[in-house]
Amino acid sequence: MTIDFSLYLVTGRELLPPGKEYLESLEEALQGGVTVVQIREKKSDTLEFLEIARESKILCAKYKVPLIINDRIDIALAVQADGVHLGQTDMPVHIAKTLLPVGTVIGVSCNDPDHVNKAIEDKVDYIGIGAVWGTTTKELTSPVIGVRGVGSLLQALDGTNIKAVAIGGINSTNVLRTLHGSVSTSGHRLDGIAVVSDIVASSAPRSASRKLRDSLDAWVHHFDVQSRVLQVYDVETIKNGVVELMQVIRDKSPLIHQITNVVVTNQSANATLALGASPIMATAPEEMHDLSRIPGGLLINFGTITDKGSMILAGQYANEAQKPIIFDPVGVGATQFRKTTASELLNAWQASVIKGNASEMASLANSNEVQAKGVDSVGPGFADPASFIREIAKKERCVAVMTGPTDWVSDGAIVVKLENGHKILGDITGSGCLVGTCVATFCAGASFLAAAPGTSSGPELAKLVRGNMLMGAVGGVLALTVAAECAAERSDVHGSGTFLPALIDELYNLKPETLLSRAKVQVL
Ligand code: 3NM
Repeated sequence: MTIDFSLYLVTGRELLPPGKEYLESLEEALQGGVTVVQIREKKSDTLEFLEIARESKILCAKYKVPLIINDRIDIALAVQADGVHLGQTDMPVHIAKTLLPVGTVIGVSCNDPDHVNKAIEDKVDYIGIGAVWGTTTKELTSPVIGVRGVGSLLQALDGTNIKAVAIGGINSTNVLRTLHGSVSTSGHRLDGIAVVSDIVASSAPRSASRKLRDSLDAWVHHFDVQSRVLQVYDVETIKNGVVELMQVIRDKSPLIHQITNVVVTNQSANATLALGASPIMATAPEEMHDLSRIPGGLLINFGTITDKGSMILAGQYANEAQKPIIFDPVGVGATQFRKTTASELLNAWQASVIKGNASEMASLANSNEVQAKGVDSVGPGFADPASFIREIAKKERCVAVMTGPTDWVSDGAIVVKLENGHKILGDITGSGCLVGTCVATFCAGASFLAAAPGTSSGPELAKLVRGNMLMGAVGGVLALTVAAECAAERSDVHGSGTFLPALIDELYNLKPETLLSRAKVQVL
C-alpha cells in the first residue's frame, strides 16, 4: 500500500492534557490533517495495548488513515494493522517479514549511516530519522542529530523507494527549518515529519495538526516550484540589482540588528549608518523578540562569544519573521568551543548567508585544505574555490560568501567571482566583520524589496527569508571592497590609521556610478 507520510502522528497517551480523552484527541488530530498514525505504548500491558490499538484502528479507518504499531508484531497481527515500526533493538526486520502478511508496511528508526544502510539492505518501506531536535518525550539513547545531520542520511536513500520522516522535537515553530535544512546536497527531501507532543499534548489537537499541515503543504509546494525554476543571472543583472538595493537601503533605512564582537561593534555601527541603514547592537535575550518584529536584517558574528543564548533566540525569531540572518563564524576553527557553537547555532536556525574567510569556511565544511592562525586564514587557499563555495552553499542550504583577495559568492547553483578590494583591508582589524555588516545591510534591502516581511500568505508562508539573498550578499561585498579601493587611493590616507575613517567616508559617499564602473564581477 502507498502511505502518505507527510504528517505522521505518533501517540503518547501520557502527554494528554488534563480533561482530554485519548480517542477524542486522536479524532481531532485526524480531522486536522494527520496522514498516518503510529500507536506507541511503552508502558501498557498487552491487553491494554490491544484495546487501544483496536479502538484506534476503527477511528483511523473512518478517516481512511493507515495505522502502524510500534514494536509489537503480535498486536499488529491481532488488529490487522497496516504496518509496524521497529526500533534498533526491536525484532529484526528480516524476522518481522516472516511473521507479517505480505504487504505490511515496515519502518525502522535510524540515527546513523549504518542504520540507514541496513534499512536499505532489509528493503524497509520507510525510515524515521531522529532525534532531529532535543525532546523530553522519549529518553534518547544516542545524540541529537540536528537538522544539518539529516541530509546525508537522506542522500543514502537516493535511488531507492524508501520514504523518510524526521522525528524528535518537531513543532509548528521549527517545522519549516526542519524541512528546509534537511534537504540533501543531491536534492533529496523528507517525505514527512513525525510528531508526538506538539499534537498530543495540545488541548486543541485539530488546530495543532492543521498548523503543521499548512506549513507542510506550503513548503512542499515551494520546494517543488523552486526545484523546477533555475534563476539565471548575468553580470549586468547583478550590478543593476546591487545598485537598486543601495537605493532601497537609503530610502527605507532598514534596522540592522547586530550581535557582534566587542572589537568591531563601533565601526560596524558606523558602516551601517554610512550605507543609510540603522544599526542596533542589542544583546539582551529579553529584547530579541521585539527586535525581530522590526523589518530589516540580523547579523550574528561570534568573534567574542558571550551571548550564545541571545544568538539562538534572535535567529529563531528572525526565521519566524522571514528576516535575513547573516552568520559570520569568526575564527570558527580556532577552538572546539567555537566549532560546537557554530554547529549549535546553524542547527537552531536557518542562516540566509554564511560569510567567512577561507579557513573559516574550510572549518565549517570539515575540510583540512586551508589552515588558520587564530581568526586569520593562511596559505594559498582552495585549489578549486568555485566548486568549494557552491558545495558549502548547497550543504548549508543558504548563500555562502568566502572572502579573500578574490571574493566568492554562491547560492548552490551559480557562483559569482568578485575581484575588488585593496590589500590594506588586511591591515585593519575587523575588515571581514565589516563585510558581514554590509552584507546584512544589503540583504535587509533585498528583503524590503521583496515585500513587507510578516505579511506573507499561501506559498510565501514556506519561506524562512524573503528577498534575493544572493544579490544582497554580492551587494554587501561590492560596497565594502569598492569603497576600500576609493579610500586607499586618497591622498589623505597614509596608512591603516587614516584608512579606516576614509573607508567609512567612502561608504557614506558611494555613488551607483562608482560601483557600476569599478565592480569586477564574473558569473560562473
Ligand atoms: N522517537 P516529540 S524521538 C518516539 O529519535 C520518538 O527515534 C524518536 O516526540 C527517535 O515529537 C521520539 O514530542 C519522540 O518530540 C518524539
